[in-house]
Amino acid sequence: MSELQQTLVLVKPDGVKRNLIGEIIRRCEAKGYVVLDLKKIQPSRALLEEHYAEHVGKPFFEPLVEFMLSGDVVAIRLEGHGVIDGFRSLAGSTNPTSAAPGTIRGDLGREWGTKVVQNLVHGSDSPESAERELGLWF
Ligand code: DAT
Ligand code: MG
Repeated sequence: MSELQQTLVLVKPDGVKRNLIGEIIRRCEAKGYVVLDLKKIQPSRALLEEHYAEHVGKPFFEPLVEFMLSGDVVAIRLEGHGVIDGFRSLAGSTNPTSAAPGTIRGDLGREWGTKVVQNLVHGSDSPESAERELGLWF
């Protein structure tokens, strides 16, 4: 049995530019999860470097930060039993080319030939990450 949890969902700049905020929130709500809080912001480089600290030193780190700085981001505090794994499952795997149909990344995403994969959404990957990331963004 899964605990009542909260997770951080981000609609990344590609999702905002493609007017997919509503479609992404619709999928979360249709699943039964509850939007407890949300905001549209232009994150600072410092916030993004902290958020993606686990990826410092990887070849896609700088392109990732630049991509996340390229437009507004929508941050969502999402709640539900098992929502941390549940949202990751709704989002699909990291690469949108191979993400399963039925998932956000699989249905709505594709590769665009960029150095960093643009895949519409972020979701926290563990209870520890969720607590840390929600503290950074809210
Ligand atoms: P996820 O967002 O599925 O948790 P991640 O945390 O490993 O994936 O990576 C963060 C983001 O960085 C990911 O959403 C897309 C990009 N990315 C990850 N691995 C990559 C790679 N090998 N090449 C290009 N971009 C990558
Ligand atoms: Mg991740």
